[in-house]
Amino acid sequence: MPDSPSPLSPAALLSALRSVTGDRGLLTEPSDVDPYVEDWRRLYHGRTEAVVRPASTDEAARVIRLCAQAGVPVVPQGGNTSMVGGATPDETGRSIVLSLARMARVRALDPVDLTLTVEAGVTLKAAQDAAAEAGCLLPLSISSEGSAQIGGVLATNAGGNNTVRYGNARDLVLGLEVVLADGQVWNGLRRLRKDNTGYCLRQLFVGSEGTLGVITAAVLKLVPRPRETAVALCAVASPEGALELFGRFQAHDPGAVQAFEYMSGVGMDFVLRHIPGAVLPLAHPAAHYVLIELASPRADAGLRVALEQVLEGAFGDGIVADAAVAESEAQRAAIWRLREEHSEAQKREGASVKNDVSVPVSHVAAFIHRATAACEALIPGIRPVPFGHIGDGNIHFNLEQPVGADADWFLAQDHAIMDAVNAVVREFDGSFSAEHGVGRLKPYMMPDWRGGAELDLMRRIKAALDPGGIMNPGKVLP
Ligand code: 2HG
Ligand code: ZN
Repeated sequence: MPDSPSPLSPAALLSALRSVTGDRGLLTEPSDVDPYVEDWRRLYHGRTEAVVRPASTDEAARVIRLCAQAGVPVVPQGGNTSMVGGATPDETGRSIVLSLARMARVRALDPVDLTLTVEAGVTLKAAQDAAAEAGCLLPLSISSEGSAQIGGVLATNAGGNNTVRYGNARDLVLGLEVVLADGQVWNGLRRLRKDNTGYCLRQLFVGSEGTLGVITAAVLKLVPRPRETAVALCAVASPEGALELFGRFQAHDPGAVQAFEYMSGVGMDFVLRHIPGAVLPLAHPAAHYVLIELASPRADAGLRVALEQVLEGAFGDGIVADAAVAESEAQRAAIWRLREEHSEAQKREGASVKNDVSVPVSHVAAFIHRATAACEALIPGIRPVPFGHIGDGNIHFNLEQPVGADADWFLAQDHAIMDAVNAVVREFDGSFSAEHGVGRLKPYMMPDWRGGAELDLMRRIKAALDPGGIMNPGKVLP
């Protein structure tokens, strides 16, 4: 056994880190560090002495080993698009931020095995593009894919628009490379479809939000590239109508539904008012909308005909009031933009409280009605903006401040609002954390939702993998 290294003082840590990563890999000037200590929504702020940016797994491992030796906490950060403060350090300034952005190599792509091996700092968009170049699809699509990085996407088990067909990030991971809390590297970059050799360690790290180790690379599953797609935006009378339409598309051909997204009239109105160039391709605004995408690897799948058939039936039965079917790639992109700009538009409208929740798909409509009533009773004038992945039961039940209200006053009521929404979520056997993670915002809910044996087990796993408690402290577990 090697002797355990002597403790490293925090002052000595910085020069040791610099010797690992070089000047380029260590940021200490406040102006350089600032973007890393605040989240995308500017709701979570923290402090840090340094942002360390390793360029390789070996550097990342040496960085973690040094931090472990110094007892200095590490906050892993990818694209910093977290909605729950998962990648933001706390205010003590004790933690360093570990940015994976320089580990941005596509290591391998195998079109026969249908696997893509990428480093943690590759953006989801770059990973999608690499797959597309090889005639494949990485079937994971989220609104922040241009800046979200694979490491963060996996650490939070992101879901997004294609979960209805392909599952969450978790379902797309065959192998992982992880730097453990003591600086060891676990190379689990296997690309096997079957492998029952003991415990499934990779799934421990997926969704652990950087609290157990740092994901540095992954092997992801690909599927053949779609050769035909069909996209429509529909006006429906109610969330029930949206669910009825989903059922009809599923009954017609469940294998073709690539995405099935819900938007409220309020959210669409924000997009049309705040996002330059956004245009509603329907004759009139509606109270509820659905975006449907069908896709097939076959070039002759007849998706356009299928889309129109189902929509015509729904139109005849009064479920769909109006629909626009994309006639070109540009129209398809324009329709998707209306959905993907929801977060940005909501941010521009004012302060909002987010609830990334899921309920069984069959309960989504009832959930939306009940949660709306609960919030309106709590804060008169509050503006519910439910939208999201209705096809998999994940709704972003976001609340916008009342018109003219003070933003700080509204944000100060975030727990009361979240608790009101989550009381309804619980009645429908749902989850308060569907695809964004628990982060820094929601650990307080864990004892209530995952109490008893489950939380105890999570704590034991954390203690076993990170006995020094240095990995992303204050996140996930209370
Ligand atoms: C989406 O589905 C993202 O667009 C963000 O998950 C949701 O802003 C949100 O609450
Ligand atoms: Zn989402």
